Amino acid sequence: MILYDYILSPSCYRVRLLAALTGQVLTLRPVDFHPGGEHRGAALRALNPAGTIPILTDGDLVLTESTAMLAYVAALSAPEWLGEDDAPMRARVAQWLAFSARLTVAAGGARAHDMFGGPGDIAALRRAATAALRELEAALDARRRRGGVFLAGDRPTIADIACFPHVALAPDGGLPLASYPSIRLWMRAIRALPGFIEMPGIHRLHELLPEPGPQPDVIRKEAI
Ligand SMILES: N[C@@H](CCC(=O)N[C@@H](CS)C(=O)NCC(=O)O)C(=O)O
Repeated sequence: MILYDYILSPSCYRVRLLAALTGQVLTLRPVDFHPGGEHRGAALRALNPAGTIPILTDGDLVLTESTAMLAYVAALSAPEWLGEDDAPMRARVAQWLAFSARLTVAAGGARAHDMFGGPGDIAALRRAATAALRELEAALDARRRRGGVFLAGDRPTIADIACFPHVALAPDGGLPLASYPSIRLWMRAIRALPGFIEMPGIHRLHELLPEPGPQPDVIRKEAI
């Protein structure tokens, strides 16, 4: 299984992270995304006419959407990450995978603007990203009140992995996370998963702010 990869890409990191968490071996094929723009060249356009990375190939299979890659890696190596226990859980996974596409456009767009001179109206991108972060904070806060940490159920799924990178890297796009305590606890829980790997900007001990608090009783009992 070959991942056309760029070390600073949150979408590529989604796939690397799930593979590491599930024990799936990937062959990484580095792409000169910046400054080379290799993803827009003829060779990679032949694989992905949209001119984006990541691209995942496995034999004849070519995938060009990172959420589909998450589903594929999970199906092969750890199906419990698909979150298919029951209809509501499946639906929540689908819901958050769709939400992750909004994060890619808004938070990812703001970061690409600030880091690589990417296109778009930075104020509009930050507004859209802030709306998405508030939505995520409210949903995670509601789950915490019921004693949960993850998006779709009582364990992490591909939905968490799809959303995590763009949220964790939001500060690179001028979107600080200090005022989102439930998001910060959720990120902590993901970073504590066995097999977690880092990317530049996302580290095990990246969050140096104090623990968000005070917590409801149900949360204080959890070992976060
Ligand atoms: N739908 C794609 C989007 C991935 C995406 O936005 N990739 C960025 C890099 S993180 C990209 O290739 N952008 C093209 C460009 O900026 O030229 C996915 O999730 O796989």
